[in-house]
Amino acid sequence: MLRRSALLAALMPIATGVLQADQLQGLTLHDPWVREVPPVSDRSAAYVRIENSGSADRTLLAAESELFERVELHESREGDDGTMRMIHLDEIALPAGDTTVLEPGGYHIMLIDRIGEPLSEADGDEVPIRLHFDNGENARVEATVRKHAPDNGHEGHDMDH
Ligand SMILES: [Cu+2]
Repeated sequence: MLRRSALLAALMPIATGVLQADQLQGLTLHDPWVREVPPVSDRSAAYVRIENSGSADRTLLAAESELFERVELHESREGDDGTMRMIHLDEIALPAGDTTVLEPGGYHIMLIDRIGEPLSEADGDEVPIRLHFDNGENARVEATVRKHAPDNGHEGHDMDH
């Protein structure tokens, strides 16, 4: 079963193309956003809450954006010495019945080497991000550029990315 689904995952991206976020099976993406950074910085991070209302565990495998050369899945963790470090993850688990939160200080989508103009909340900029899941589904979201985390009850501290 595992081998079969791995094979399907390898074959399906070409066949299925890219879905709108609301067409995903069992997954709902809430409040995707990208942090506005000073224009001198060519990297930023994207955050989203991923609700898995299905009965199967799912996995986020990768992300990409045409506005950044490289996109990675990261987790910020506090080391033994109290400093925050970013860990490069191969995937992020999305357990059935749970909402997995990508937020400052935790899981995030790292956006590296910006292509084009600096991103600005004042200009109403959005960042297209494509998410790849283990069942072969690819979804495109438009993440809103924000200076501060949206107030959604999971508010992180502003400086702890
Ligand atoms: Cu990071």
